[in-house]
Amino acid sequence: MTKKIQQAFRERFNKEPLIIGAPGRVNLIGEHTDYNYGFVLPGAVDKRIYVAIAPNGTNTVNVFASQFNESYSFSLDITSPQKGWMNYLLGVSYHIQQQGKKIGGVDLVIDGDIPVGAGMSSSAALCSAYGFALNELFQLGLSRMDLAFIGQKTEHTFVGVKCGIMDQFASLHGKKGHVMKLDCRSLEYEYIPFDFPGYKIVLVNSMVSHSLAGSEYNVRRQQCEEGVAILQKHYPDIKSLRDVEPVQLLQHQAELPPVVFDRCSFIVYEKERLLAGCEALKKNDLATFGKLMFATHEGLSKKYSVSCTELDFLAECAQHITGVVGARMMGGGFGGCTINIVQAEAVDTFIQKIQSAFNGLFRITPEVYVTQIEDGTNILS
Ligand code: GAF
Repeated sequence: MTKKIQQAFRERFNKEPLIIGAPGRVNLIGEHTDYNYGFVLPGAVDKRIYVAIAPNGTNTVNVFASQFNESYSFSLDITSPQKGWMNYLLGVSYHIQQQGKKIGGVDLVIDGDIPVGAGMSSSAALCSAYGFALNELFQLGLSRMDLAFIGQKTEHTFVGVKCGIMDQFASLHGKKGHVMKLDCRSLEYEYIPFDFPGYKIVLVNSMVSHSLAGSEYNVRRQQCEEGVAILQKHYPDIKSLRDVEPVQLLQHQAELPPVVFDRCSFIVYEKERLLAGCEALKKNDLATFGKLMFATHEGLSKKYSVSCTELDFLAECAQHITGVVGARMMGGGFGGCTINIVQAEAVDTFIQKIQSAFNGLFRITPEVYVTQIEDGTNILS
């Protein structure tokens, strides 16, 4: 891919680019916990957004997106959202400048192999790649965490998704062979080896394209905040659902609208699952980890209501296939992939069985990605 994008850039702009690759992510456990200031456990993957970039001495950004065969130009003076995926670039340019950093116009080719709408954070990867590239080209001195926040602000203000910090963090901080236990409040993080040669992380695409903008994602965040506001009357120290113990929630169940109670209870127990999951990983206990994943799916589906028929089918089906230790829907939901931990020798049969069962019911063959955990955003050439 590096050679391909380099060539495309040379042909289009007739000069040498800097090339940056930013990965998508998986999340092993800890879903919808980031904006509740809890913990997450993501890792960067071997699918990336690539940008080839060079300054052009103007105030204009000229973009060519190879995947969509689309080109577009915009001025760095634009301060509000425009249209489509261009908003990711507009938002990053805007928020970098808002921090008092001086950037100039650039020529840019974008390509990538992260499936769009599959819940692997292609949008966070795009923001990470572009922000990282500007930081390098104009020597802005921004840290990886600064860039993650710029990506998150872009989602909030230019795209309209009130997301947490997990995706941008993971794309920028990934480390080969490791997942990251991130405390989304203190921003402290710990790399935990994911070193199981006998197992693979396999993603199965429900082929339902998820879109967090305009979806129920922001509603979930509001419902969590509503729960916190009610509980704070009794426990003023509670700042977010991360601070709530199961017993506190149960004691005040009657005061919460039932749907708010369900949302809060998922988050409160998801924190417990994540902490137990990290301990299990450290003890190389994948069997326990897998059971926690199944429980997370159940909660996401029944209590948090972010699953869909196709994802429920995939998680349920995986549970009955030999060699699968854990499976669940991954990411924001409403479509996208399931994440499955599967014994290496059982992967081929797993793929064949799950594709055929899914096709039998939904008349479409789900794409499958056998992933590796890789390093985060970096200069490739
Ligand atoms: C999406 C969001 F962008 C993340 O911040 C996170 O909330 C995730 O859904 C759910 O865990 O990927």
